[in-house]
Amino acid sequence: MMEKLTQDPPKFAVVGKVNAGKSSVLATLLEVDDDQLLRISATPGETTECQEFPVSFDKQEWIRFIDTPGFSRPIEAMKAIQELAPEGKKVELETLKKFVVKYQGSGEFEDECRLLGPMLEGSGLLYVIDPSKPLREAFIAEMEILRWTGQPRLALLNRKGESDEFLQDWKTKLGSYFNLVRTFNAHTAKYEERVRLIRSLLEIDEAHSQAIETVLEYLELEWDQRREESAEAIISFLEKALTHRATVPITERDMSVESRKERKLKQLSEEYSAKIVKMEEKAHSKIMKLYRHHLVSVEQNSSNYDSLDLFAEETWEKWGLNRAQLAMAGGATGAAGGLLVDIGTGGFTHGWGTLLGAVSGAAAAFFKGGELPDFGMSIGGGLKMETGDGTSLSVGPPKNDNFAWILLDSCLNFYSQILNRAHAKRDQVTIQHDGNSITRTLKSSERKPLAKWFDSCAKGKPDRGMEPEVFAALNQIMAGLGKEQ
Ligand SMILES: Nc1nc2c(ncn2[C@@H]2O[C@H](COP(=O)(O)OP(=O)(O)OP(=O)(O)O)[C@@H](O)[C@H]2O)c(=O)[nH]1
Ligand SMILES: [Mg+2]
Repeated sequence: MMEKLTQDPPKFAVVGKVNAGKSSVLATLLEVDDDQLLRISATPGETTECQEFPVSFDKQEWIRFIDTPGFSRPIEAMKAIQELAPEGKKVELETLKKFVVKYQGSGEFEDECRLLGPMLEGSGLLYVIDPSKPLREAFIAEMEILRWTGQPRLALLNRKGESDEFLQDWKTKLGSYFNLVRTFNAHTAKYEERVRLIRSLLEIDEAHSQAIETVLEYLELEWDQRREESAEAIISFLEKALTHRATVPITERDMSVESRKERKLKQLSEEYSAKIVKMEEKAHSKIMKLYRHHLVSVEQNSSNYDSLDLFAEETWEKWGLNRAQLAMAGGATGAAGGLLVDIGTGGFTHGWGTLLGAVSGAAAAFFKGGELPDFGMSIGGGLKMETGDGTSLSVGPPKNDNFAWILLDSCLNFYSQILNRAHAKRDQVTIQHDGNSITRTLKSSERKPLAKWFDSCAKGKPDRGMEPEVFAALNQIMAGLGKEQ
């Protein structure tokens, strides 16, 4: 619990021309990806009222941001304000108040009256501009009006276009109207850029340093906590997935009819993969929730589960570790990529040989396309001659040391894409593996504890004692993914 605020929380209005990206800047800064809460649109004039966003931690408000409608007629408004200044005197806050009183509700300068409201009550301001646009007279009028407020003010360059042509013009001009000029790209800003923006408020508003510094402390605490919870979700997924086996009872009839055998095995393999997919989706949902993303979809069925196609040979070659890395990570690396198929104990002895033949067929159908990896199969359960009806068929994790690394790769890739997604983006997306293997870029010291633990999972006995070490390693890897390159 941080110390209580000894003053009112500081307020900052986000202002600028219509469509400059004001709402987008706030959406990314405050992690709001919901159009119901904060509307973003290509149609200019989307925000028509001021909207307040209190930032609270531990049930206390520390700072407040205000989204405002954009300037729509700045040149005319500037002239109307100047006309209200006392003879021979400069425009000051009082003049702006007169302007608002005069035009409020008149139908004229509605946007300007509304956007000036917060500043008349003492809020600081963040002026959002798109420096890929030429600096026109209308912008000078906006800057002039904002300077007249006399409030702490920061100019934010939110580059929407590609052009650098006008950047220098903007920088020079902004320098004379604002206390500070900073870059903040609403569509690409990540955590560190968001923190930098909040920290720069300290420079324009020293009077509120306690509140701003407290927000920075909370942000960091929260950021670490989210990563730790994500690491836990990933570890728990890996443990379940690496030890999972799907089992179905089989009857004597299943065993004796070839087509039934095949069907049974195919069904079982599909159940197995669907379950792994579900487990991974659960981990992904948790991560999305922690990072406040709602537009990213995670609901998929295993047939269109593109982000981790365990049954495509390509997956085994491009993700996870390569053969040399696997060999170094320890563990006897085989080429096997198939599911481990076991035949449980049964009350009959005949037919299991032909069943193995059927297994190959079904597995072949599973490894769609390309050549079949050389998959290993083992018969578990001892095929003991037992009586009773305890005959079952089960499939378990692929007998390949790379399996764990592929699952980890998939989680880390997802995690890194979530970290990199700005909340101002409003497109609905399904995150897919972007093809970059993260596990292959890890240092061998980072891989070591994971490899050991994976090994224990593969043996069906996850080593609980190793969990703190595994957690620390993963947490560190994940922290690296969030850093700016
Ligand atoms: N490429 C890109 N587009 C952006 C960026 N920021 C905003 N936009 C787009 O610009 C348009 C306007 O964004 P808004 O955030 O609604 O702008 P605004 O200033 O709040 O607009 P009004 O409320 O209408 O005054 C939307 O289509 C955004 O997606 C950016 O950093 N990059
Ligand atoms: Mg807006």
